[in-house]
Amino acid sequence: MPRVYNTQIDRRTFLKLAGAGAAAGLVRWPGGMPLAYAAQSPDASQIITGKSPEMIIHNAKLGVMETPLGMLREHRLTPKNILYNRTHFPVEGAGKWMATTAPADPDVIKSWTILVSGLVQRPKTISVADLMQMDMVKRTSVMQCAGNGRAYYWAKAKTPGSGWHHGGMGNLTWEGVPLKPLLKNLDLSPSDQVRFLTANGKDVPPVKGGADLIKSYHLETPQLDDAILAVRMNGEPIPTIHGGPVRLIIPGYYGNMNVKWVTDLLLMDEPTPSALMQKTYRLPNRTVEPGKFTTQDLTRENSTPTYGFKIMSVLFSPMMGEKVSGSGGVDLQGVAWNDGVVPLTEVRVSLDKGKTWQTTELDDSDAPYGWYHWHRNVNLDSGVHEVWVRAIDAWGRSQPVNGLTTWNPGGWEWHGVDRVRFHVSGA
Ligand SMILES: Nc1nc2c(c(=O)[nH]1)N[C@H]1C(S)=C(S)[C@@H](COP(=O)(O)O)O[C@H]1N2
Ligand SMILES: [Mo]
Repeated sequence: MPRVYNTQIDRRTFLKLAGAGAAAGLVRWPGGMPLAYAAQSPDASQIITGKSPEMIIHNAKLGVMETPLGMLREHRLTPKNILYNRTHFPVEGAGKWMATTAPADPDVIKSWTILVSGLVQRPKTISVADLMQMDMVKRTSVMQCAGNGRAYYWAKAKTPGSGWHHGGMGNLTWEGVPLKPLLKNLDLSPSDQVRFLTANGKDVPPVKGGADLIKSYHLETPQLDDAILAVRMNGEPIPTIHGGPVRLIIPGYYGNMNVKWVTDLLLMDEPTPSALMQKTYRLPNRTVEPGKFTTQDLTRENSTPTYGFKIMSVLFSPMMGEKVSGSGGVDLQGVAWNDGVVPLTEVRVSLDKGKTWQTTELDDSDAPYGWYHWHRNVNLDSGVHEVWVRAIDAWGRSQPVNGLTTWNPGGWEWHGVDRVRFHVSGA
């Protein structure tokens, strides 16, 4: 059942509210997401053809952009024109081919192949044309950058990387060929030493010797059993910017693990030495303090890559700074998700900054890896309110009440309790 949210407020109303809000004590949560943004130049549609000009740009050169929450919450499946984007290499010059939401040209699709090799006796090549003839499955799953929510960490200490709020994610349906049975059927005859799968895509660093985006996965990880070589997203051929014609989808895994434009799959005894696997996209294994531990201190031994999603929930309505009517109660609504290994069981809200919590109504998720929608109607007096949101899963995993306790030098895997302030009128 799709939820209907309040319409996003326009810029003029926002500016008025921001001014009035300051007087009413409607302060932003540190790093809090404003409701609307000033016009940007160039806008997102000029950087990636087919993107909404309303997207929030983090890096124009690389085409890194985030979805405003007011647009994200309008859809159960995130449409391609507003899906966040993260690419590591410039979308100008040599990278221009990526910069569109249109699918790849038919001749590109026809000639696209994936080399499957590594510690195997019989390396094989598979083509996208072959994949399209095979039995496909559907996976609804959240795509989320491991840096999503990084801006909230900055209340404690700045980190490198883009200042994502909650819009570095989307909920999508992918269709493709199940990966593990495919590898088995290829009859590669892998060595006994094989422990990892490694994936690489067509994009390459603009400078020789630059770090390529190559990712590795433990072959036994449960999510790999549900992984697919996807050729369709939301019922259409995958938009080029999002990895078309073929993308490795590992549901429940952070975005960087979902390699776009797949050209190579390797069965190996070790994960790739690539810096984007071994130096960045990693979290220290223990709590660290800003300044005392930096990204330079991360090693293979003292840190872990960003694999499966941490459990998380987000309030979609009301949004930070929004003005809502209190008559008939206020509908609190949002989404929650986890790594999909066990079901998410409950979402709780607190109206008194964590002293007491009450449960919400949880819809069935579309799939174990997709968004779970939740809602609860509460009576609130006129004035400024702050709501906290927290999800729990069948293993009892939950979110830290103070998200800053998981601060890490790369600003990864923010999953703190969401705290949203808004204004209720006419209760
Ligand atoms: N080949 C390739 N795959 C990639 C990337 C990339 O730069 N190159 N970026 C990764 C990162 S960090 C993220 S968060 C997701 C972003 O997916 P999207 O842009 O389709 O939303 O793609 C991942 N896959
Ligand atoms: Mo990412």
